[in-house]
Amino acid sequence: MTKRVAIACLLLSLACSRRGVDGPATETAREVVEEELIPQVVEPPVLVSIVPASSATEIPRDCRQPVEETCNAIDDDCDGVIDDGCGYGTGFMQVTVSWDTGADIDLYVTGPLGDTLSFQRPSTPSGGLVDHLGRGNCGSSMENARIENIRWVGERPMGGIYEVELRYWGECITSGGPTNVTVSVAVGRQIAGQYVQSLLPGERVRVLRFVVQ
Ligand SMILES: [Ca+2]
Ligand SMILES: [Ca+2]
Repeated sequence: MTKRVAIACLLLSLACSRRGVDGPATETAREVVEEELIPQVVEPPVLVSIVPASSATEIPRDCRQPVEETCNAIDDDCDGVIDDGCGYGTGFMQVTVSWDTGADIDLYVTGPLGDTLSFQRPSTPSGGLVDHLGRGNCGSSMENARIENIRWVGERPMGGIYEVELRYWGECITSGGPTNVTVSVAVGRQIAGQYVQSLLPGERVRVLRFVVQ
């Protein structure tokens, strides 16, 4: 028995117990792998609830007259995608923040397993991905320096509680002071909520919590 066939048999002991190891077992292994690669139609996640901190203020959403999308963490054109065309993406879920000074603001999102996405950990095995980091005036010149964006792609996000935190990392020498941060959440291509939270230098605030299933 070759090593490869032995491994296939280990994985498919039921099939191997009935078949010889010269061909059918490896055939079966190949069939299983190919089946796993077939894309599945996945139901989008659904928002159960969203609760902002008492310090956050809801931004009214008015889609009677959608306007052109700009890169501001608001779904201006009301298609359920936050800042489409700005160079960062959506997916099963999207959390986007923008802010109004040259400060460096950091976004943290903690999922149901307690794993936190941020600049320190830009991806998780469950499909979470930090796909845009802004450093305000602390970084070298970059596009959308006052935006951070996290999205879930590849596989459906796990159901459960998600917590969104903001941290005022630094004033970046020449700018900063009190900073207003806009936070938007989209779940299954629908806007779950949009809020503004004011932050002082050094503050870290849990700005909202949402539940999906
Ligand atoms: Ca949009
Ligand atoms: Ca926008």
